[in-house]
Amino acid sequence: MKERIRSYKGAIFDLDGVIVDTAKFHFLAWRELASQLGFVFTEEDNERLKGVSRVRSLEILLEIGGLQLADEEKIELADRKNKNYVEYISSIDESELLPGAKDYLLLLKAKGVSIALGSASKNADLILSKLNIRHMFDAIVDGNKVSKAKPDPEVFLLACAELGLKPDECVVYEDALAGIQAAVAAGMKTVGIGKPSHLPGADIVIAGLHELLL
Ligand code: B16
Ligand code: MG
Repeated sequence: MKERIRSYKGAIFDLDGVIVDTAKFHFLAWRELASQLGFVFTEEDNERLKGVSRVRSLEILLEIGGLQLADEEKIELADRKNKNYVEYISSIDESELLPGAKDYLLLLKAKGVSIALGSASKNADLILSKLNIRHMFDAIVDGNKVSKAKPDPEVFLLACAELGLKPDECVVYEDALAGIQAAVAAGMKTVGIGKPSHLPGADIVIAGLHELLL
């Protein structure tokens, strides 16, 4: 099974939770915003924001705080959180890569597999540059390029098209259920990263990319 997974012509990677754990920096920035707004935001709350767009994340946060705000205020708060978050990720480096991520990308490259990113983040380019792996991607499709959030298949279909491949030639690596659903809707093979009970519908579920090195 693992050998077959590594032999697909295209590999499309989600970013947060697959290549790097940016969720912890999102958490710090959202928690600070919640504190400024006068309520507590917990790590458990943060789980609900994984794989979710920035705007939708803010809406969930405001729901948790029991706040209803006008659209202009929401834009200001999302910007404020993002500036803080960007400050956190500006100081990351290769040491933040999740176990096996770089070696797995290198293994696929050596096999001639085309590699794409399919992430909801609008900061994906900056993060890939900081991790020193940007050059390994043949296509980068992020939150700046798509209008529909996962579970809509748009992000993965675009990534596949940018690689010049067909959906059934691609495998998606994803840690969020909505992302697995998006990949299934796109007609692609799926590798779930995390716990099998959290990722029904994935073709296989592994704890991390390091498991595919063997
Ligand atoms: P940004 P992924 C997602 O990344 C994160 O999991 C999610 O928590 C975040 O809200 C979203 O990116 C948008 O990020 O604020 O940087 O645009 O898992 O799709 O790689
Ligand atoms: Mg993710």
